[in-house]
Amino acid sequence: MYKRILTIQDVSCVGQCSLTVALPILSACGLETAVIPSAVLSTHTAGFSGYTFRDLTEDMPAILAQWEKENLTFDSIYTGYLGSTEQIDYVKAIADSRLKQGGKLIVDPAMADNGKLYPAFDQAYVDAMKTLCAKADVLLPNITEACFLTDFEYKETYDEAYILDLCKALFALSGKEIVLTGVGYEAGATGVVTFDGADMRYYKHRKIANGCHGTGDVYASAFVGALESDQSLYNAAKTAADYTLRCIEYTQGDESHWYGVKFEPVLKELIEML
Ligand code: PXL
Repeated sequence: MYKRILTIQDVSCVGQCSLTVALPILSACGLETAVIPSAVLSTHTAGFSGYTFRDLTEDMPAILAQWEKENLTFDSIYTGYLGSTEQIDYVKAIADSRLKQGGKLIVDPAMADNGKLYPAFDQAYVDAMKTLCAKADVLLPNITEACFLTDFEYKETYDEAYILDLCKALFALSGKEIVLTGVGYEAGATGVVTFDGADMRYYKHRKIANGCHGTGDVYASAFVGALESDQSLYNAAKTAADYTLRCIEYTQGDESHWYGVKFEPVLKELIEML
């Protein structure tokens, strides 16, 4: 089946994140990809300074109105970094109106990492993001985002009981499927956890580097590509982890490439995994 996916996230003109990652990865996975840019920034905000930021919130209701007239709908909708707190209500309206019956709303609440919110966001944004996550069919947070969404205490080290409690709290918010990223119980290892309300499964893999920029978006895009290629929740979470690891391996050792991962030369390996 030829699917049309909508992804809503920012254009960071330079920096290998958000739409400049999602579009090529989803296309490589064989999916028609429509976009709504949530904002346009000259670079991403993690490590660059003095970036421009144009919020595109105001365009959203008019985009929705035209799509309703043209009867354009989507097999799935995948949201990432959004442009404002107010925008979240428009994103929910777009999902309500334009998602085909049986289609999935996949929410990456891209707003925080390493225990901290990204510079653009505050508690009001977190509270609004909770309401979008409540509508998600698949929720894809890292541990920091999971803690902000559930009011859990953020911990650098934890055990399986803490992760299970966190998954249950995320499930209470969304009531659907959870993929929790960046879960490592021991030094040198990290992995992803999937939870469907009953079973918690863990895919552990090697940890190569501490906090590479852009890996969250590479992971989420590859996950959506694999899920929409009819892989199970766990298999899609595993495929995306294997691919992200290959991207980090390929980038390693190039100090000048600190701002993102070189995901393009290994795209053919992702295609082979599907
Ligand atoms: O990768 C997440 C992300 C997306 N978009 C922008 C960002 C970040 C992370 O910092 O700054 C603009």
